[in-house]
Amino acid sequence: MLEKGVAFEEVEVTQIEIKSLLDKSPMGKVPFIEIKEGFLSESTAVPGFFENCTADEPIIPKDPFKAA
Ligand SMILES: N[C@@H](CCC(=O)N[C@@H](CS)C(=O)NCC(=O)O)C(=O)O
Repeated sequence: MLEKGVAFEEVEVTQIEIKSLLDKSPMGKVPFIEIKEGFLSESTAVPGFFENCTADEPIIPKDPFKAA
């Protein structure tokens, strides 16, 4: 998100009540993000989401091997 210049607020997981955490991240894993569409976890999915949102300014190479 820093790389993409996306504004965000970081919340320490210790500040979130456990039920609320599990509503946001059902496996209880961190990190996760809240976006207008809902919550996203998995650190592989999050960069892909932002990459697709700002496709005109890619940071992931189009070439599958280079992207990997
Ligand atoms: N596959 C997840 C793994 C995330 C993960 O395992 N996070 C650890 C902290 S670094 C965690 O939430 N551990 C708590 C738990 O497993 O209950 C990702 O890449 O986002």
